[in-house]
Amino acid sequence: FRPVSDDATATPTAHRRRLTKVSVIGAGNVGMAIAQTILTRDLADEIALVDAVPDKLRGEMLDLQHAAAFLPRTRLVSDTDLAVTRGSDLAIVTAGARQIPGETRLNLLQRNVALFRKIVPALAEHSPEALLLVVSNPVDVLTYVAWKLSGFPASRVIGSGTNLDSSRFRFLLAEHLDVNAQDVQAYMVGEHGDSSVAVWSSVSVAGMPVLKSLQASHRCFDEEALEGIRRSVVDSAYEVISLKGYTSWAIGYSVASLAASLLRDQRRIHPVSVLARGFHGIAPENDVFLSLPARLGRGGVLGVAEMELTEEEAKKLRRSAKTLWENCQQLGL
Ligand code: 6V0
Repeated sequence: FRPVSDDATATPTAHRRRLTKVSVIGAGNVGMAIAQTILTRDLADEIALVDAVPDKLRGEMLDLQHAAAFLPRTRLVSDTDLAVTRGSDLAIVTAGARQIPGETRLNLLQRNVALFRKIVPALAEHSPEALLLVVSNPVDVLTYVAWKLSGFPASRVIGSGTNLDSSRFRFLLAEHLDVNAQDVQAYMVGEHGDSSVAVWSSVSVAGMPVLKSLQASHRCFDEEALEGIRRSVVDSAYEVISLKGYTSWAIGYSVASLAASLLRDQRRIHPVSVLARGFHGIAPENDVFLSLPARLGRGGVLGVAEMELTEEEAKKLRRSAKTLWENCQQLGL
């Protein structure tokens, strides 16, 4: 190609806009599902992949690069060295140690904290202005760890939290009501995992509260039935893992939707893990991270919705917060 004029300002570089860079740390099942969804949704100009296993990492990068003819133009780079993440707008951490059979959760947590000590300070140094999005489990405690180790303000440290649990919840309700899951407003809050809280009091479809009409219908929707539905949301993760060995597609879409809200300044509300002290009676001195509906934009967490919870829901949330905070305190950070 030849330039159409000698005018220096007409050269392509003179009009270059600021590019968006996303880094994914951990190129395993989850990291790669996230990277490929971000790629197909055209959310980044550059994606940097980092993993500790060089051959697998290069293989994954090449495999995605070979799809270039079918995708929006995105530069893909990879390295085992975190320096490749330099200048990221968003850094997504999915690196994690796998649970050894018989290993306690606490021991696994301590191994993951050791991993985060290697990853997070380096990420913060290379991209001091980045948003940090934690996906590795246990996600709420590790989001707290990332906040502590990065020195970033809490508004720029987010855990993927119950964004996925809420999607599973909406899917189950949508199937039951025979409507599109996108029209079901329903939140799971609290811990991502066993003690998550289903906020039944605010479930709605087309602005109509669902719980009342369900309870008025012929079917029985007593406390036990509702707990059964919440339990199946929690168990659905275990079911996928027992069937295919890991989860990937839904977490890929879930995290890409967070990336879109953050990078495109969408101000959408997502239930994600945020610094929750002082909300719903959580002690102001407990720096616990758990999921609450948060407004996300280019600055990170722009605000947290003060949901109306029933006393029972608030109690469950505080119980969840207490357990998580006990875990955080054991780390001595
Ligand atoms: P995986 O396939 O074992 O991938 C983990 C990757 O991390 C591997 O490729 C490792 O080589 C890599 N890794 C290990 N140490 C380092 C290091 N120091 N630097 C860079 N990379 C490293 O696991 P998978 O992808 O299935 O899961 C990743 C994490 O996501 C786990 O902690 C899961 O529990 C968690 N998930 C969280 C979900 C959520 O909703 N928050 C959902 C699904 C999985």
